[in-house]
Parts: sequence; structure tokens; C-alpha cells
Amino acid sequence: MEKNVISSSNIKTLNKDNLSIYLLLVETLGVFIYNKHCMDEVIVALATPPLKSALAIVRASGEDCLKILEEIYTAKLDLSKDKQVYFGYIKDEEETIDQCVVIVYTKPHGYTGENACEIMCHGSVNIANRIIEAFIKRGARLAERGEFSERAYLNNKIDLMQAEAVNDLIDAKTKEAQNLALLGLKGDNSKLVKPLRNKLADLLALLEVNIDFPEYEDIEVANVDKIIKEAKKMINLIDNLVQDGLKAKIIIEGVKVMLIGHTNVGKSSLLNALLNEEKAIVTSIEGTTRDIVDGEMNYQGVTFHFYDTAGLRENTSEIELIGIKKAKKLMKEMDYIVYVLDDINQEEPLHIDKKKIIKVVNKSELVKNRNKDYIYVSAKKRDVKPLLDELMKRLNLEKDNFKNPSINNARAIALLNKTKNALKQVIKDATLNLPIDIISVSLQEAYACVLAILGEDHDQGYEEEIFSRFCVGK
Ligand SMILES: Nc1nc2c(ncn2[C@@H]2O[C@H](COP(=O)(O)OP(=O)(O)OP(=O)(O)O)[C@@H](O)[C@H]2O)c(=O)[nH]1
Ligand SMILES: [Mg+2]
Repeated sequence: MEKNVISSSNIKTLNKDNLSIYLLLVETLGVFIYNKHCMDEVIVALATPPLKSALAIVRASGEDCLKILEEIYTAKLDLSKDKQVYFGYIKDEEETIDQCVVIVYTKPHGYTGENACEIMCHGSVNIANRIIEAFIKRGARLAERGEFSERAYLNNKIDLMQAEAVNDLIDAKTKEAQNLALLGLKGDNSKLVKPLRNKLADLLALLEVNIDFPEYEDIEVANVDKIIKEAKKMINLIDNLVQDGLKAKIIIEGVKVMLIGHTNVGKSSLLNALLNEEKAIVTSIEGTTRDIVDGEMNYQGVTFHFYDTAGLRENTSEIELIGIKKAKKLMKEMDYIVYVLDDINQEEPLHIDKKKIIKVVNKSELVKNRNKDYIYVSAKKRDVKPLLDELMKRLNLEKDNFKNPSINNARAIALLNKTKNALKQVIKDATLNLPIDIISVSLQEAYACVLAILGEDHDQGYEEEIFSRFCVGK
């Protein structure tokens, strides 16, 4: 089991008395974790949607998985060979369930790094269920969400960023998002973390030498400059990684944009024009939209998710007020807020982050004089390109962002920022000429953050959350 909750460094700090209590605790905890995530157990799941289809795939993984397969499959398996394809019948006791093609993976090959198989049966939910039942009858259990990928990670077949890329690949809505997710799956994104990790490890090693041999005062003084210089270099590296990562994240996840403004300015018409679809109801009556109407479109490789809202006005009906309240709540999640006007003299101050606001004048075909602070569109004439171009301008994406590897998920970016903060503390402490062992504390924190990006510390805390976002069978 790699999921051990104690590290040798923790033990070192314990005395004999509390060590026994600690070990008892760890044992109990360990058994708990072991039971929940016992990697010896065979897991089984349907890997394709539970629908009538041409084919369905049942996937199983775990030490005894092929033993079970041998019991229920008529084809003779040659386990000395990996990734073999067989043809035969799946049977439960005397009953034939289906004629199936099976791919057999032997440990440590295949996705999970364990004995595993993929059974391709005819696409009937009933057949797939009976195959799954045949496995469960023989000791397997249903896999939890993302458990195949979790095992691949725990068996060091993939790191945490690669595991997250698997999910991105399944979620990808555009060709561009798919390409970036594939880079992640191949491990190209993970490679970007490694120089940072190595630099931190080198600097940590240097500090350890200073802690262990404090008598060499000359070296220590010289090292303070080196520490600051190296920490600054790393911060620079992090800034570039974060900048590129945030842009790639936009390509993968898309951008959320809310249309707000007074009643009747044409927000719903604008939504329809943007989506090129009559999604929202449009009338000349004020207060037509009450609930939020939303839809997605793709522009130049970026998925835009637009939200149309109830027009802002006071003294209105209860239903409309609920709609306005709902929109205000959702506003926090938005990347941009498009403030739609049909007359710039009616503009009112908005209490929203200014960088997020794009001021748009609709019904531009009726406007005579234009003001450079506004983007002019006409929903009626389906002329919405100026708004889309403004959004693209603000995103400031470059060609490289669509094709280069990057550290592009929120979790990893947050950890990079945490690393940066710890390094800033290192610089602060070093500038104050604090003892090396104090400086080392923040440096160790920075190092731990970087290890967590790839999951190299195999920490229980965040893995569960990550894998629970996956589909069952993945
Ligand atoms: N001339 C002109 N009229 C427009 C344009 N866009 C919308 N309209 C008209 O403006 C009126 C209001 O349009 P909506 O899209 O329902 O406006 P809204 O902002 O969603 O209104 P509420 O939902 O009530 O807040 C309708 O009569 C539309 O036909 C435009 O670009 N030019
Ligand atoms: Mg409307």
C-alpha cells in the first residue's frame, strides 16, 4: 500500500510513549483507508453509457480479475502475453450471456497497472448488467467514480495532472480543448513542473548543508544572496506558468458571460443573435425575461457560455425580482459582464469589478453618434461580431496558447500561486538575514506545494475530491 499516512520524518519527532498511541491510531486509520480503497479488490463497471447501442464495454481491474474472467469466459487466455484480444462467450454457470470480444491486460501493463480486462459485449444494458453481476458474484465490487484512473495514479502509471487531463478530454467541447487535454494526458504538461521541482530541491539541499554544517559561516552569508536570486528566478518561472496556464484554462473550460441591463434594451435578442438560435423569448413588453436563459457557442476555438437575465428595474413584480436576485447571485461566477444599453444616457453605475464589465450599445442601426467607450452591436441585424471580437481581445489568447503544454487546471494553478507566496516569504526571511533553518521552513512549504501539483506526495486529502468528479468506469 502506498497510501501510508505516516512519514518517517513524523516518527522521528515522537517519543516512545506517544509513538505507540500514534501507531495504534495509524493502524486503525490505515485499515479504514485500506478498506475503502483496497487495491487488491477487483472493481468492475460499465465504461460506456447505459443505453441501447451497437456495443457496450464492461471494464474490470484488480489482482484476481483475470481469474474471474477465466471462470466466466469460454476463450482460453494466455496470460504470458499482454494486450491480447480474445473471442468467445461470457457464461454465468450454465447460462450463456453474450458473445464477446475481450482485451486482456496483464499487470503492470494497461491503464490501471493491474490485471485488467475490457469486455465488448452487444450494447444492451441488460447484457452489460449480467456480465457485471457475474463479476460481483465472484468477489468483485462496483467501481466508484474515477476509480480506474485513481488506481492508474496510485500504481504510478499516470500523475495527478495526467489524471485530471483524462477528465478534461472527456469534457472537451471543442477541438482546441481536446488538443490541449491530449497534451496533458501524454504528460507534456507535467513536464513543465519538473524544472521548478528540481530547482527547489537543489536549493533545499543547499540549505540543508548550511543547517547541518553551520560552522561554515562564509558559505552561509554567500548563500543568502544565492537564495534570493534563485527564489526570484523561480517566481519568474511561476509567473510565466500561471499566465499561460490561465489562458489555456479558458480554452479548455470556456468563458462565462452574463448579459445585464435595463428592460427592453434587447438582451434576449442579443443572446439569440449570439447563439444563432431563437432561445429566449423576445417581445416589446418590458420585463419579458424573468428566469435566466443560457446557451453556449464556439467562436474562434473558444466556448462562450452566455447568460441572459431579467432586465434590471425597480418597483416590479415578485417573480421578476426573484429573477433579478438569481442573476445577481450568479454574477460572481462570471468572467465578464456585458452591460447592454440602448441609450448611453441611461447608463447607471454598476458595483461590479470594472475589469469584468463590457459596455455594449444595442440597436446600433438606430444610433447616429458613436462613443469610443462602447461596443456597438445590432441584435436585429445579427451584427454581434464587435462584441465577440472585444471578448477575444480581452482574453488576449495567442496561437501558442492553443498548442503548447501548460499547467491549466484551477487546482494546479492555485498550488503554483501558493508556491509563489512561500517563495516570497523565503526572500523576505533571507533579506532579513534570518537563520537558515527559518528560511528553510518556507522553502519546504514551496516544495510541498509543487509535489502536490503532480500528486507525488500521494496525499489522501485531495485525491478523493479529484477522482469523485470522474464518470464511473473511467
Ligand atoms: N431596432 C432594434 N430593435 C431591437 C434590437 N434588439 C432588440 N430589439 C427590440 O427590442 C425589444 C426588446 O427586446 P428584448 O430582447 O426582449 O429585450 P430585453 O432586454 O431582453 O428585455 P427584458 O427581457 O424585458 O429585460 C423587442 O421589441 C426587440 O425586437 C435591435 O438591435 N434593433
Ligand atoms: Mg429579455
